Amino acid sequence: MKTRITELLGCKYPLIQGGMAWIAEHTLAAAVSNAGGVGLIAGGSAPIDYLREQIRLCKEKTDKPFGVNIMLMSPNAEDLAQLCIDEKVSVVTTGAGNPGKFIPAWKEAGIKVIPVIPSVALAKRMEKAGADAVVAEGTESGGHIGENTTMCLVPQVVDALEIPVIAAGGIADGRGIAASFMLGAEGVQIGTRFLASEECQIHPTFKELVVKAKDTDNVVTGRYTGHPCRNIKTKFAKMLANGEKDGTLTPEQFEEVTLGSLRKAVQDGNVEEGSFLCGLIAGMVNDVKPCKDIVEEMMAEASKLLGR
Ligand code: TUI
Repeated sequence: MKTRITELLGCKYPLIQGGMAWIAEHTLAAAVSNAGGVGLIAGGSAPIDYLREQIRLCKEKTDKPFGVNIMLMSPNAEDLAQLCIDEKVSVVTTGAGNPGKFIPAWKEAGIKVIPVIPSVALAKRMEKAGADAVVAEGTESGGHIGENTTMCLVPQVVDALEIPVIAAGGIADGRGIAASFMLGAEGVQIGTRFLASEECQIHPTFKELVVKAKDTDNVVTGRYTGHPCRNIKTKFAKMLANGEKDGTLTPEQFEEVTLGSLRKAVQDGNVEEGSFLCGLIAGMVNDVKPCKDIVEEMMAEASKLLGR
C-alpha cells in the first residue's frame, strides 16, 4: 500500500501510532515501527531527560523511522520541540494546539511535521505554515478531542488541502482503514487498538477495561473546562460527567480532582481516581496481541477490501 505517506515517512504501511500522553513510550513505538508502521513516543508533559532517554532506547530497538508527539499544552513543549531536533527524530506530530511557531526549525532540521488537527481551518493554516501532512482527528478519538467526526472531517480536509491527509478517530481494523481511504485519506493514525497490544506498557487493569468495553462504555468529560477528553466510562469518569452536568463540580474542582489522573490510570490502574483516556472504538477491541499481528491483520484486511 504505497501512498504519499509511506513515501514521506519511509515506512512499509501508511499507518502511524497515536501519540498517547503517558502511554506511548519506546517499547510500543519501536514495536509499531518494526511492524511496518510509524511508532510514536509521547512527549506529553514529560521532563526532557525522560524523553531523551526514551528516544535513545527506541533507537536501540528499531532501525526503522519513528517519531515523537509534542503535546502543545505542555509547559515543556518548547524544550521537547528542540530535543526532537537535537536527537534527529524522523517525524513529529503535534496535538492540543497550533504548532506554527515550531515548524520552521523542525523543517530546517529535516524533520517531517504532521500536526493533528480537529478542523478544516486549522488544517489550512498548517499547510500554509509548511506542514508535510496533517492528521484529521475525529471526535471518536480518545483523549483531548474536537467536535467534528472522522466521517465528516476527513473528506473536507482532503478537499481543502494539497498535502496528504491521515485519518484518525474510530479506526481499529481493516474496514476502518479501507473506509478512510475511501474518504480520501492516504494514511491512518491508530491509538486505541494499540492500548490492547502486548508491547503497550500500561497497567493490566487499563488493558482489561479496553478489552471489556462495550460500545456504550465511553464518556466525554471536561467540555466546560475547554479541554474535553474522551475516557472509558469508569465510576470516576461518570462522577466527573455528572458533576459537570448538574453543576456540583465547578471547573476549578474538576481540574483539581483530575490533576495526576492520567498517571493514576496508566501506571497504577487506579479505577477510583484515574482517567482512562480511550477512543470510542474500544467496543470493537476484544483481545491483546503483539503489534506485528495487529498491523499485519488490519493491513491485509484493508488491502483485500480495497482490491489491492
Ligand atoms: O492532542 C490530542 N489528544 C490528547 S492530548 C492529551 S494530554 C491532555 N491532558 C489534559 C488535557 C488536555 C490534554 C490527551 N489526548 N489530540 C490531537 C488534538 N488536537 N485534538 C484536538 C486538538 C487540537 C485542539 C485545538 C489541535 C489544535 C487546536 O488548536 C487551537 C488553536 O490554537 O487554534
